[in-house]
Amino acid sequence: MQIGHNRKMTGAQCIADMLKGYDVSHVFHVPAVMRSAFAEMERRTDIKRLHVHGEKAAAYMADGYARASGKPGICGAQVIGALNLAAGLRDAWLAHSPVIAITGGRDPKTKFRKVYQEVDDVPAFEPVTKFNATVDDVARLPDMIRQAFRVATTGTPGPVHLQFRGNEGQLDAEEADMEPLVEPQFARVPPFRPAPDEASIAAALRILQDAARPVIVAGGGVRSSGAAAELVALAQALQIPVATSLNGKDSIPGNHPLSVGVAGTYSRESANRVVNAADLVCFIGSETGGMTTHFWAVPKIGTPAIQIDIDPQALGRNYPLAAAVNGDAKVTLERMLKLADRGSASKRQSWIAEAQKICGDWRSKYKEALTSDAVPMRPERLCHELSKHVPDDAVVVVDTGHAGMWMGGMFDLTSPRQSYMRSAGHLGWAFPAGLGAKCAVPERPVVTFTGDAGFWYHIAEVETAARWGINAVTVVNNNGGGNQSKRGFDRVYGGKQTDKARELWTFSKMNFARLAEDMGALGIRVENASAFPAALAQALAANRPAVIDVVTDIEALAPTAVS
Ligand SMILES: Cc1ncc(C[n+]2csc(CCOP(=O)(O)OP(=O)(O)O)c2C)c(N)n1
Ligand SMILES: [Mg+2]
Repeated sequence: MQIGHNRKMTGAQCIADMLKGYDVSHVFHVPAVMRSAFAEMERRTDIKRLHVHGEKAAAYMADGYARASGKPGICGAQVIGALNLAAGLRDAWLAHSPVIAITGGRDPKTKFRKVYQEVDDVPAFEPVTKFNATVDDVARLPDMIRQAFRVATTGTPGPVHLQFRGNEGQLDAEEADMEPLVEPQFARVPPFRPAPDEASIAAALRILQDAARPVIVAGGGVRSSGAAAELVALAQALQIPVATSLNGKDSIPGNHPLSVGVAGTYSRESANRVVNAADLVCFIGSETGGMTTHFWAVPKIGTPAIQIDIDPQALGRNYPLAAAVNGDAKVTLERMLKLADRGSASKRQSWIAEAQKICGDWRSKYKEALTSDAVPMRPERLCHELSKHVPDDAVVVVDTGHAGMWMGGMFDLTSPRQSYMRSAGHLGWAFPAGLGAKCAVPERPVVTFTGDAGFWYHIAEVETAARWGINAVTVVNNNGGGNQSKRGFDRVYGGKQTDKARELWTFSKMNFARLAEDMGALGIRVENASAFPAALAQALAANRPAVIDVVTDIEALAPTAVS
Protein backbone atom coordinates (compact mmCIF):
# COMPACT_ATOMS: atom_id res chain seq x y z
CA MET A 1 0.00 0.00 0.00
CA GLN A 2 1.15 3.50 -0.72
CA ILE A 3 1.09 6.48 1.54
CA GLY A 4 -1.15 9.41 0.67
CA HIS A 5 -3.81 7.44 -1.17
CA ASN A 6 -6.85 8.27 0.87
CA ARG A 7 -10.13 6.99 -0.39
CA LYS A 8 -13.65 7.13 0.90
CA MET A 9 -14.36 4.08 3.00
CA THR A 10 -16.17 3.10 6.16
CA GLY A 11 -14.41 2.59 9.47
CA ALA A 12 -15.47 -1.05 9.28
CA GLN A 13 -13.75 -1.53 5.91
CA CYS A 14 -10.67 0.21 7.22
CA ILE A 15 -10.54 -1.96 10.38
CA ALA A 16 -11.02 -5.17 8.38
CA ASP A 17 -8.33 -4.26 5.84
CA MET A 18 -5.88 -3.17 8.50
CA LEU A 19 -6.29 -6.24 10.72
CA LYS A 20 -5.81 -8.42 7.65
CA GLY A 21 -2.75 -6.36 6.76
CA TYR A 22 -1.35 -7.03 10.24
CA ASP A 23 -1.81 -10.78 9.67
CA VAL A 24 -4.51 -11.13 12.33
CA SER A 25 -6.25 -14.51 11.95
CA HIS A 26 -8.69 -14.44 14.90
CA VAL A 27 -10.60 -11.85 16.94
CA PHE A 28 -12.14 -12.94 20.27
CA HIS A 29 -15.23 -11.07 21.44
CA VAL A 30 -18.56 -10.98 23.21
CA PRO A 31 -21.21 -9.09 21.20
CA ALA A 32 -21.89 -6.46 20.46
CA VAL A 33 -18.92 -4.43 19.42
CA MET A 34 -17.70 -3.48 15.95
CA ARG A 35 -20.70 -5.17 14.32
CA SER A 36 -20.03 -3.48 10.98
CA ALA A 37 -16.35 -4.33 11.12
CA PHE A 38 -17.12 -8.00 11.80
CA ALA A 39 -19.46 -8.05 8.80
CA GLU A 40 -16.73 -6.47 6.65
CA MET A 41 -14.19 -9.01 7.90
CA GLU A 42 -16.45 -11.72 6.53
CA ARG A 43 -16.78 -9.96 3.16
CA ARG A 44 -13.18 -8.85 2.74
CA THR A 45 -11.01 -11.26 4.73
CA ASP A 46 -10.73 -14.77 6.18
CA ILE A 47 -10.35 -13.48 9.74
CA LYS A 48 -12.23 -15.72 12.20
CA ARG A 49 -14.50 -13.79 14.56
CA LEU A 50 -14.86 -15.95 17.64
CA HIS A 51 -17.98 -15.32 19.60
CA VAL A 52 -17.18 -16.55 23.12
CA HIS A 53 -18.96 -16.77 26.48
CA GLY A 54 -17.21 -14.12 28.55
CA GLU A 55 -15.06 -11.05 28.05
CA LYS A 56 -12.36 -12.20 30.49
CA ALA A 57 -12.05 -15.44 28.55
CA ALA A 58 -11.88 -13.43 25.30
CA ALA A 59 -8.94 -11.45 26.70
CA TYR A 60 -7.22 -14.64 27.90
CA MET A 61 -7.71 -16.25 24.48
CA ALA A 62 -6.16 -13.18 22.82
CA ASP A 63 -3.31 -13.40 25.34
CA GLY A 64 -2.70 -17.09 24.64
CA TYR A 65 -2.80 -16.35 20.91
CA ALA A 66 -0.23 -13.58 21.39
CA ARG A 67 2.14 -15.61 23.55
CA ALA A 68 2.02 -18.62 21.20
CA SER A 69 2.60 -16.63 18.00
CA GLY A 70 4.25 -13.34 18.97
CA LYS A 71 1.45 -11.59 17.06
CA PRO A 72 -0.84 -9.19 18.94
CA GLY A 73 -4.04 -10.92 20.07
CA ILE A 74 -7.22 -8.94 19.46
CA CYS A 75 -10.26 -8.99 21.76
CA GLY A 76 -13.39 -6.87 22.03
CA ALA A 77 -16.41 -6.00 24.15
CA GLN A 78 -19.26 -3.51 24.11
CA VAL A 79 -19.38 -0.86 26.79
CA ILE A 80 -21.09 -3.01 29.43
CA GLY A 81 -18.44 -5.73 29.09
CA ALA A 82 -15.48 -3.38 29.04
CA LEU A 83 -14.37 -3.88 32.62
CA ASN A 84 -14.68 -7.64 32.29
CA LEU A 85 -12.27 -7.30 29.38
CA ALA A 86 -9.97 -5.01 31.40
CA ALA A 87 -9.83 -7.66 34.14
CA GLY A 88 -8.65 -10.12 31.51
CA LEU A 89 -5.77 -7.85 30.45
CA ARG A 90 -4.23 -8.04 33.90
CA ASP A 91 -2.35 -11.28 33.19
CA ALA A 92 -1.18 -10.01 29.80
CA TRP A 93 0.10 -6.90 31.54
CA LEU A 94 2.01 -8.93 34.15
CA ALA A 95 3.39 -11.28 31.48
CA HIS A 96 4.24 -8.54 28.91
CA SER A 97 1.98 -10.03 26.29
CA PRO A 98 0.88 -7.91 23.30
CA VAL A 99 -2.92 -7.88 23.46
CA ILE A 100 -5.04 -5.20 21.78
CA ALA A 101 -8.45 -4.72 23.46
CA ILE A 102 -11.18 -2.82 21.62
CA THR A 103 -14.28 -1.65 23.44
CA GLY A 104 -17.33 0.43 22.72
CA GLY A 105 -17.47 3.65 24.68
CA ARG A 106 -18.99 6.98 25.41
CA ASP A 107 -20.61 9.18 22.82
CA PRO A 108 -20.36 12.95 23.43
CA LYS A 109 -24.06 13.20 22.50
CA THR A 110 -25.20 11.15 25.50
CA LYS A 111 -22.46 11.60 28.10
CA PHE A 112 -23.64 12.51 31.63
CA ARG A 113 -27.30 11.74 30.84
CA LYS A 114 -27.47 8.37 32.58
CA VAL A 115 -27.39 6.62 29.28
CA TYR A 116 -27.95 2.85 29.52
CA GLN A 117 -25.06 0.65 30.75
CA GLU A 118 -22.42 3.37 30.67
CA VAL A 119 -19.63 4.26 33.06
CA ASP A 120 -16.32 5.89 32.19
CA ASP A 121 -14.27 2.74 31.57
CA VAL A 122 -11.09 4.33 30.30
CA PRO A 123 -9.42 4.87 33.71
CA ALA A 124 -9.83 1.17 34.58
CA PHE A 125 -7.62 0.21 31.64
CA GLU A 126 -4.85 2.54 32.77
CA PRO A 127 -3.02 0.17 35.18
CA VAL A 128 -3.05 -2.77 32.73
CA THR A 129 -2.07 -1.14 29.43
CA LYS A 130 0.94 0.53 27.82
CA PHE A 131 -1.39 2.73 25.76
CA ASN A 132 -5.00 3.52 26.61
CA ALA A 133 -6.83 5.78 24.19
CA THR A 134 -10.15 6.78 22.69
CA VAL A 135 -10.94 6.96 18.99
CA ASP A 136 -13.56 9.68 18.68
CA ASP A 137 -13.43 10.42 14.96
CA VAL A 138 -13.57 7.69 12.34
CA ALA A 139 -10.76 9.33 10.34
CA ARG A 140 -8.40 8.58 13.23
CA LEU A 141 -8.76 4.81 12.88
CA PRO A 142 -5.70 4.30 10.64
CA ASP A 143 -3.20 6.14 12.80
CA MET A 144 -4.63 4.85 16.08
CA ILE A 145 -4.64 1.22 14.95
CA ARG A 146 -1.05 1.61 13.78
CA GLN A 147 -0.13 3.13 17.13
CA ALA A 148 -1.83 0.26 18.94
CA PHE A 149 0.29 -2.34 17.09
CA ARG A 150 3.42 -0.20 17.48
CA VAL A 151 3.04 0.14 21.25
CA ALA A 152 1.94 -3.47 21.86
CA THR A 153 4.99 -4.94 20.12
CA THR A 154 7.89 -2.57 20.82
CA GLY A 155 10.32 -2.52 23.74
CA THR A 156 8.91 -4.73 26.47
CA PRO A 157 5.63 -5.81 24.84
CA GLY A 158 2.27 -5.34 26.54
CA PRO A 159 -1.47 -4.69 26.25
CA VAL A 160 -3.16 -1.72 24.58
CA HIS A 161 -6.76 -0.49 24.83
CA LEU A 162 -8.69 1.45 22.19
CA GLN A 163 -12.18 2.68 22.99
CA PHE A 164 -14.24 3.36 19.87
CA ARG A 165 -17.00 5.97 20.11
CA GLY A 166 -20.48 4.48 20.57
CA ASN A 167 -21.52 1.88 23.13
CA GLU A 168 -20.92 -0.80 20.50
CA GLY A 169 -18.15 1.13 18.76
CA GLN A 170 -20.61 2.20 16.05
CA LEU A 171 -18.06 4.72 14.85
CA ASP A 172 -17.01 1.91 12.53
CA ALA A 173 -20.15 2.44 10.41
CA GLU A 174 -19.19 6.04 9.52
CA GLU A 175 -17.34 7.06 6.38
CA ALA A 176 -14.23 9.15 5.86
CA ASP A 177 -11.30 9.55 3.49
CA MET A 178 -8.80 7.06 4.83
CA GLU A 179 -5.77 5.01 3.87
CA PRO A 180 -5.70 1.59 5.62
CA LEU A 181 -1.91 1.60 5.64
CA VAL A 182 -0.21 -1.02 7.79
CA GLU A 183 3.36 -1.35 9.03
CA PRO A 184 4.02 -5.12 8.84
CA GLN A 185 7.11 -4.70 10.99
CA PHE A 186 4.82 -4.23 14.00
CA ALA A 187 2.69 -7.29 13.24
CA ARG A 188 4.86 -9.43 15.50
CA VAL A 189 7.29 -9.29 18.43
CA PRO A 190 10.04 -8.09 18.24
CA PRO A 191 9.82 -5.37 15.58
CA PHE A 192 13.32 -4.13 16.42
CA ARG A 193 16.41 -5.86 17.70
CA PRO A 194 18.42 -3.05 19.26
CA ALA A 195 22.08 -3.99 19.63
CA PRO A 196 23.83 -2.98 22.87
CA ASP A 197 26.94 -0.86 22.76
CA GLU A 198 30.10 -2.93 22.42
CA ALA A 199 31.70 -1.67 25.62
CA SER A 200 28.80 -2.96 27.73
CA ILE A 201 28.97 -6.37 26.04
CA ALA A 202 32.72 -6.59 26.61
CA ALA A 203 32.33 -5.65 30.28
CA ALA A 204 29.59 -8.22 30.88
CA LEU A 205 31.49 -10.95 29.07
CA ARG A 206 34.67 -10.27 31.01
CA ILE A 207 32.84 -10.58 34.33
CA LEU A 208 31.03 -13.73 33.21
CA GLN A 209 34.23 -15.38 31.99
CA ASP A 210 36.15 -14.46 35.15
CA ALA A 211 33.52 -16.04 37.40
CA ALA A 212 34.21 -19.53 38.74
CA ARG A 213 30.61 -20.26 39.75
CA PRO A 214 28.26 -18.20 37.57
CA VAL A 215 24.62 -19.01 36.82
CA ILE A 216 22.28 -17.60 34.17
CA VAL A 217 18.68 -16.80 35.11
CA ALA A 218 16.71 -16.61 31.86
CA GLY A 219 13.33 -14.86 31.86
CA GLY A 220 10.38 -14.19 29.57
CA GLY A 221 12.46 -11.71 27.56
CA VAL A 222 14.37 -14.67 26.14
CA ARG A 223 11.13 -16.20 24.84
CA SER A 224 9.77 -12.94 23.40
CA SER A 225 13.11 -12.32 21.68
CA GLY A 226 13.22 -15.91 20.37
CA ALA A 227 16.70 -16.20 21.85
CA ALA A 228 16.60 -19.70 23.35
CA ALA A 229 19.05 -21.25 20.88
CA GLU A 230 21.57 -18.44 21.40
CA LEU A 231 21.18 -18.71 25.17
CA VAL A 232 21.87 -22.44 25.18
CA ALA A 233 24.81 -21.99 22.79
CA LEU A 234 26.44 -19.38 25.05
CA ALA A 235 25.82 -21.48 28.17
CA GLN A 236 27.48 -24.43 26.42
CA ALA A 237 30.41 -22.41 25.10
CA LEU A 238 31.20 -21.00 28.53
CA GLN A 239 29.86 -23.92 30.62
CA ILE A 240 27.39 -22.00 32.74
CA PRO A 241 24.35 -23.60 34.42
CA VAL A 242 20.98 -22.13 33.42
CA ALA A 243 18.02 -21.54 35.70
CA THR A 244 14.88 -19.93 34.31
CA SER A 245 11.97 -17.93 35.58
CA LEU A 246 8.55 -19.58 35.27
CA ASN A 247 7.86 -17.31 32.29
CA GLY A 248 11.20 -18.27 30.72
CA LYS A 249 10.91 -22.03 31.30
CA ASP A 250 11.12 -22.80 27.59
CA SER A 251 14.47 -20.99 27.26
CA ILE A 252 16.22 -24.36 27.75
CA PRO A 253 14.84 -27.92 27.74
CA GLY A 254 14.67 -29.45 31.21
CA ASN A 255 16.69 -32.47 30.09
CA HIS A 256 19.66 -30.35 28.94
CA PRO A 257 22.77 -31.10 31.05
CA LEU A 258 23.15 -27.41 31.95
CA SER A 259 19.49 -26.91 32.95
CA VAL A 260 18.95 -26.69 36.71
CA GLY A 261 15.22 -25.87 36.64
CA VAL A 262 12.90 -23.00 37.46
CA ALA A 263 14.17 -20.66 40.18
CA GLY A 264 12.11 -18.60 42.61
CA THR A 265 8.86 -19.32 44.41
CA TYR A 266 7.04 -21.74 42.04
CA SER A 267 10.30 -23.50 41.46
CA ARG A 268 12.49 -26.57 41.63
CA GLU A 269 14.72 -26.96 44.66
CA SER A 270 17.81 -27.63 42.51
CA ALA A 271 17.48 -24.27 40.74
CA ASN A 272 17.30 -22.31 43.98
CA ARG A 273 20.23 -24.22 45.43
CA VAL A 274 22.40 -23.58 42.37
CA VAL A 275 21.46 -19.89 42.19
CA ASN A 276 22.25 -19.45 45.87
CA ALA A 277 25.59 -21.25 45.53
CA ALA A 278 26.67 -19.06 42.60
CA ASP A 279 29.28 -16.30 42.81
CA LEU A 280 27.68 -14.36 39.93
CA VAL A 281 24.14 -14.24 38.57
CA CYS A 282 23.51 -13.20 34.98
CA PHE A 283 19.86 -12.18 34.48
CA ILE A 284 18.69 -12.21 30.87
CA GLY A 285 15.26 -10.82 29.94
CA SER A 286 14.09 -11.03 33.55
CA GLU A 287 12.32 -8.45 35.67
CA THR A 288 14.13 -9.88 38.72
CA GLY A 289 10.67 -9.78 40.31
CA GLY A 290 9.37 -11.45 43.46
CA MET A 291 8.36 -14.78 41.93
CA THR A 292 11.62 -15.35 40.05
CA THR A 293 13.81 -14.49 43.04
CA HIS A 294 11.61 -15.91 45.80
CA PHE A 295 11.10 -12.36 46.97
CA TRP A 296 14.76 -11.43 46.55
CA ALA A 297 16.11 -14.32 48.59
CA VAL A 298 17.27 -16.31 45.49
CA PRO A 299 19.79 -14.86 44.87
CA LYS A 300 20.26 -12.77 47.96
CA ILE A 301 20.56 -9.06 47.31
CA GLY A 302 24.27 -8.27 47.26
CA THR A 303 25.18 -11.32 45.16
CA PRO A 304 27.31 -10.00 42.27
CA ALA A 305 25.05 -9.67 39.24
CA ILE A 306 24.99 -8.66 35.61
CA GLN A 307 21.84 -8.11 33.57
CA ILE A 308 20.77 -7.98 29.92
CA ASP A 309 17.43 -6.39 29.06
CA ILE A 310 15.68 -4.54 26.26
CA ASP A 311 14.20 -2.14 28.82
CA PRO A 312 16.86 0.12 30.34
CA GLN A 313 14.62 0.78 33.34
CA ALA A 314 14.76 -2.91 34.28
CA LEU A 315 18.54 -2.88 34.62
CA GLY A 316 19.56 -2.95 38.27
CA ARG A 317 16.06 -2.51 39.64
CA ASN A 318 16.51 -5.11 42.37
CA TYR A 319 20.15 -6.19 42.20
CA PRO A 320 23.01 -3.70 42.02
CA LEU A 321 24.90 -4.59 38.83
CA ALA A 322 28.54 -5.14 38.01
CA ALA A 323 27.56 -4.71 34.34
CA ALA A 324 24.35 -3.68 32.60
CA VAL A 325 23.63 -4.44 28.95
CA ASN A 326 20.73 -2.76 27.18
CA GLY A 327 19.57 -4.59 24.08
CA ASP A 328 17.60 -7.37 22.47
CA ALA A 329 18.44 -10.75 24.02
CA LYS A 330 19.04 -12.55 20.72
CA VAL A 331 21.47 -10.05 19.18
CA THR A 332 23.23 -9.60 22.51
CA LEU A 333 23.73 -13.33 23.00
CA GLU A 334 24.82 -13.78 19.36
CA ARG A 335 27.45 -11.09 19.85
CA MET A 336 28.63 -12.55 23.17
CA LEU A 337 28.93 -15.95 21.56
CA LYS A 338 31.08 -14.52 18.81
CA LEU A 339 33.40 -12.84 21.32
CA ALA A 340 33.38 -15.62 23.93
CA ASP A 341 36.65 -17.06 25.18
CA ARG A 342 35.80 -20.75 25.20
CA GLY A 343 39.08 -21.47 26.99
CA SER A 344 37.63 -19.92 30.13
CA ALA A 345 35.11 -22.77 30.38
CA SER A 346 37.56 -25.30 31.82
CA LYS A 347 37.80 -23.53 35.16
CA ARG A 348 34.10 -24.16 35.71
CA GLN A 349 34.30 -27.96 35.50
CA SER A 350 33.97 -28.50 39.23
CA TRP A 351 31.10 -25.97 39.43
CA ILE A 352 29.22 -27.78 36.66
CA ALA A 353 29.78 -31.08 38.46
CA GLU A 354 28.43 -29.52 41.67
CA ALA A 355 25.36 -28.14 39.88
CA GLN A 356 24.71 -31.51 38.26
CA LYS A 357 25.02 -33.23 41.63
CA ILE A 358 22.43 -30.82 43.06
CA CYS A 359 20.10 -31.71 40.15
CA GLY A 360 20.77 -35.44 40.62
CA ASP A 361 19.96 -35.12 44.33
CA TRP A 362 16.65 -33.46 43.41
CA ARG A 363 15.78 -36.31 41.05
CA SER A 364 16.56 -38.93 43.71
CA LYS A 365 14.52 -37.04 46.32
CA TYR A 366 11.41 -36.90 44.10
CA LYS A 367 11.82 -40.19 42.22
CA GLU A 368 9.26 -41.95 44.37
CA ALA A 369 6.59 -39.26 43.93
CA LEU A 370 7.31 -38.85 40.20
CA THR A 371 6.84 -42.57 39.60
CA SER A 372 4.19 -43.26 42.26
CA ASP A 373 1.36 -45.65 41.36
CA ALA A 374 -0.84 -44.31 44.15
CA VAL A 375 -4.60 -44.01 43.62
CA PRO A 376 -5.87 -41.30 43.66
CA MET A 377 -2.96 -40.20 41.52
CA ARG A 378 -0.14 -38.00 42.74
CA PRO A 379 0.21 -34.74 40.77
CA GLU A 380 3.98 -35.35 40.58
CA ARG A 381 3.28 -38.54 38.61
CA LEU A 382 0.93 -36.64 36.32
CA CYS A 383 3.66 -34.08 35.59
CA HIS A 384 6.16 -36.89 34.99
CA GLU A 385 3.78 -38.56 32.52
CA LEU A 386 3.44 -35.24 30.70
CA SER A 387 7.26 -34.85 30.54
CA LYS A 388 7.43 -38.28 28.93
CA HIS A 389 4.49 -38.01 26.53
CA VAL A 390 3.89 -34.39 25.47
CA PRO A 391 4.81 -34.20 21.75
CA ASP A 392 8.12 -32.58 20.93
CA ASP A 393 6.52 -29.63 19.11
CA ALA A 394 3.81 -29.01 21.73
CA VAL A 395 2.75 -25.75 23.31
CA VAL A 396 2.27 -26.40 27.04
CA VAL A 397 -0.04 -23.92 28.77
CA VAL A 398 -0.20 -23.90 32.57
CA ASP A 399 -2.44 -22.27 35.15
CA THR A 400 -1.31 -20.65 38.39
CA GLY A 401 -1.39 -21.76 42.00
CA HIS A 402 -0.59 -25.42 42.47
CA ALA A 403 -0.72 -25.92 38.70
CA GLY A 404 2.17 -23.47 38.38
CA MET A 405 4.03 -25.09 41.26
CA TRP A 406 3.57 -28.67 40.08
CA MET A 407 4.40 -28.01 36.45
CA GLY A 408 7.09 -25.38 37.15
CA GLY A 409 8.87 -27.76 39.50
CA MET A 410 8.09 -31.29 38.35
CA PHE A 411 7.58 -31.07 34.57
CA ASP A 412 10.46 -31.09 32.09
CA LEU A 413 10.39 -29.84 28.54
CA THR A 414 12.34 -32.31 26.43
CA SER A 415 12.77 -30.50 23.12
CA PRO A 416 13.78 -26.98 22.04
CA ARG A 417 10.72 -27.05 19.75
CA GLN A 418 8.33 -27.14 22.70
CA SER A 419 6.89 -23.93 24.15
CA TYR A 420 5.76 -23.25 27.69
CA MET A 421 3.35 -20.48 28.69
CA ARG A 422 2.09 -19.89 32.17
CA SER A 423 -0.45 -17.76 33.99
CA ALA A 424 1.28 -14.78 35.53
CA GLY A 425 -0.96 -15.16 38.60
CA HIS A 426 -4.61 -15.36 37.56
CA LEU A 427 -6.42 -18.58 38.36
CA GLY A 428 -8.51 -19.69 35.38
CA TRP A 429 -6.23 -18.17 32.72
CA ALA A 430 -4.83 -21.35 31.25
CA PHE A 431 -7.86 -23.05 29.69
CA PRO A 432 -8.95 -20.08 27.50
CA ALA A 433 -5.31 -19.13 26.87
CA GLY A 434 -4.72 -22.66 25.59
CA LEU A 435 -7.64 -22.25 23.18
CA GLY A 436 -6.16 -18.95 21.96
CA ALA A 437 -2.77 -20.60 21.53
CA LYS A 438 -4.34 -23.37 19.44
CA CYS A 439 -5.99 -20.74 17.21
CA ALA A 440 -2.58 -19.12 16.69
CA VAL A 441 -0.65 -22.32 15.93
CA PRO A 442 -3.27 -24.89 14.83
CA GLU A 443 -0.61 -27.18 13.39
CA ARG A 444 1.01 -27.68 16.81
CA PRO A 445 -0.40 -29.79 19.67
CA VAL A 446 -1.53 -27.63 22.60
CA VAL A 447 -1.64 -29.28 26.03
CA THR A 448 -3.06 -27.23 28.89
CA PHE A 449 -2.61 -28.12 32.56
CA THR A 450 -5.09 -26.68 35.05
CA GLY A 451 -6.53 -27.47 38.46
CA ASP A 452 -10.28 -28.01 38.84
CA ALA A 453 -10.81 -24.59 40.43
CA GLY A 454 -8.94 -23.06 37.50
CA PHE A 455 -11.04 -25.00 35.01
CA TRP A 456 -14.37 -24.01 36.58
CA TYR A 457 -13.76 -20.31 35.84
CA HIS A 458 -14.28 -20.52 32.09
CA ILE A 459 -15.73 -24.00 31.62
CA ALA A 460 -18.39 -22.59 29.25
CA GLU A 461 -15.63 -22.12 26.68
CA VAL A 462 -15.58 -25.89 26.11
CA GLU A 463 -18.65 -25.18 23.99
CA THR A 464 -16.73 -22.44 22.15
CA ALA A 465 -13.87 -24.85 21.48
CA ALA A 466 -16.26 -27.47 20.12
CA ARG A 467 -18.17 -24.94 18.00
CA TRP A 468 -15.01 -23.54 16.43
CA GLY A 469 -13.05 -26.81 16.22
CA ILE A 470 -10.27 -25.57 18.51
CA ASN A 471 -8.70 -28.95 19.18
CA ALA A 472 -6.62 -28.19 22.23
CA VAL A 473 -6.12 -30.84 24.92
CA THR A 474 -6.89 -29.79 28.50
CA VAL A 475 -5.63 -31.86 31.39
CA VAL A 476 -7.54 -31.17 34.60
CA ASN A 477 -5.72 -32.01 37.84
CA ASN A 478 -9.04 -32.74 39.54
CA ASN A 479 -8.77 -33.00 43.31
CA GLY A 480 -12.21 -31.59 44.10
CA GLY A 481 -11.04 -28.29 45.53
CA GLY A 482 -8.57 -25.46 45.46
CA ASN A 483 -6.09 -27.39 47.55
CA GLN A 484 -3.29 -24.85 47.26
CA SER A 485 -5.38 -23.04 49.86
CA LYS A 486 -5.19 -26.00 52.26
CA ARG A 487 -1.94 -24.92 53.90
CA GLY A 488 -3.27 -21.46 54.66
CA PHE A 489 -6.47 -22.81 56.22
CA ASP A 490 -4.49 -25.43 58.17
CA ARG A 491 -2.60 -22.49 59.61
CA VAL A 492 -5.60 -20.40 60.66
CA TYR A 493 -7.38 -23.48 62.05
CA GLY A 494 -4.34 -24.39 64.17
CA GLY A 495 -3.48 -27.43 62.06
CA LYS A 496 -6.88 -29.14 62.60
CA GLN A 497 -9.33 -28.44 59.81
CA THR A 498 -12.98 -29.04 60.54
CA ASP A 499 -15.63 -29.79 57.91
CA LYS A 500 -16.61 -26.12 58.17
CA ALA A 501 -13.02 -25.13 57.38
CA ARG A 502 -12.99 -27.30 54.27
CA GLU A 503 -16.11 -25.50 53.04
CA LEU A 504 -13.78 -22.59 52.35
CA TRP A 505 -11.73 -24.34 49.68
CA THR A 506 -13.40 -27.55 48.49
CA PHE A 507 -16.02 -28.17 45.77
CA SER A 508 -18.42 -30.94 44.87
CA LYS A 509 -16.78 -33.87 43.20
CA MET A 510 -17.25 -33.48 39.49
CA ASN A 511 -16.76 -35.60 36.40
CA PHE A 512 -15.38 -33.06 33.93
CA ALA A 513 -15.09 -35.69 31.21
CA ARG A 514 -18.84 -36.11 31.21
CA LEU A 515 -19.46 -32.35 31.22
CA ALA A 516 -17.02 -31.93 28.34
CA GLU A 517 -18.79 -34.61 26.31
CA ASP A 518 -22.11 -32.85 26.82
CA MET A 519 -20.59 -29.68 25.39
CA GLY A 520 -19.23 -31.42 22.29
CA ALA A 521 -15.65 -32.19 23.33
CA LEU A 522 -14.00 -35.56 23.87
CA GLY A 523 -13.97 -36.31 27.59
CA ILE A 524 -11.70 -38.93 29.15
CA ARG A 525 -11.63 -39.74 32.85
CA VAL A 526 -8.32 -41.06 34.24
CA GLU A 527 -8.23 -42.60 37.71
CA ASN A 528 -5.02 -44.54 37.43
CA ALA A 529 -1.57 -43.35 36.33
CA SER A 530 -1.05 -46.24 33.96
CA ALA A 531 -4.08 -45.13 31.91
CA PHE A 532 -2.74 -41.63 31.28
CA PRO A 533 -0.43 -42.17 28.25
CA ALA A 534 -3.21 -43.81 26.20
CA ALA A 535 -5.64 -41.06 27.23
CA LEU A 536 -3.23 -38.35 26.10
CA ALA A 537 -2.60 -40.12 22.80
CA GLN A 538 -6.34 -40.48 22.20
CA ALA A 539 -6.94 -36.80 23.07
CA LEU A 540 -4.16 -35.60 20.75
CA ALA A 541 -5.51 -37.68 17.89
CA ALA A 542 -9.17 -36.72 18.42
CA ASN A 543 -10.58 -34.44 15.80
CA ARG A 544 -12.20 -32.28 18.46
CA PRO A 545 -11.21 -30.52 21.65
CA ALA A 546 -10.44 -32.89 24.50
CA VAL A 547 -10.63 -32.73 28.27
CA ILE A 548 -8.70 -35.33 30.29
CA ASP A 549 -10.14 -35.36 33.77
CA VAL A 550 -7.48 -36.79 36.07
CA VAL A 551 -8.59 -37.72 39.59
CA THR A 552 -5.78 -36.76 41.98
CA ASP A 553 -5.09 -36.74 45.70
CA ILE A 554 -6.61 -33.78 47.52
CA GLU A 555 -4.04 -34.14 50.29
CA ALA A 556 -1.06 -33.70 47.92
CA LEU A 557 0.74 -30.43 48.56
CA ALA A 558 3.45 -29.06 46.30
CA PRO A 559 6.83 -28.52 47.96
CA THR A 560 7.50 -24.92 48.98
CA ALA A 561 10.54 -23.03 47.77
CA VAL A 562 13.92 -23.38 49.43
CA SER A 563 16.15 -20.36 49.87
C1 LIG B 1 -8.00 -14.64 40.07
C2 LIG B 1 -7.45 -15.40 41.21
N1 LIG B 1 -8.17 -15.56 42.35
C3 LIG B 1 -7.66 -16.27 43.37
C4 LIG B 1 -6.41 -16.81 43.32
C5 LIG B 1 -5.85 -17.56 44.52
N2 LIG B 1 -5.66 -18.99 44.26
C6 LIG B 1 -4.48 -19.49 43.89
S1 LIG B 1 -4.50 -21.15 43.69
C7 LIG B 1 -6.14 -21.23 44.12
C8 LIG B 1 -6.82 -22.57 44.15
C9 LIG B 1 -6.42 -23.44 43.00
O1 LIG B 1 -7.24 -24.57 42.89
P1 LIG B 1 -7.11 -25.56 41.67
O2 LIG B 1 -7.05 -24.84 40.39
O3 LIG B 1 -8.16 -26.59 41.82
O4 LIG B 1 -5.67 -26.22 41.90
P2 LIG B 1 -5.19 -27.08 43.17
O5 LIG B 1 -4.56 -26.13 44.14
O6 LIG B 1 -6.38 -27.78 43.75
O7 LIG B 1 -4.19 -28.03 42.60
C10 LIG B 1 -6.64 -19.97 44.41
C11 LIG B 1 -8.03 -19.69 44.80
C12 LIG B 1 -5.68 -16.59 42.12
N3 LIG B 1 -4.44 -17.03 41.95
N4 LIG B 1 -6.23 -15.92 41.10
MG1 LIG C 1 -8.04 -28.43 42.72
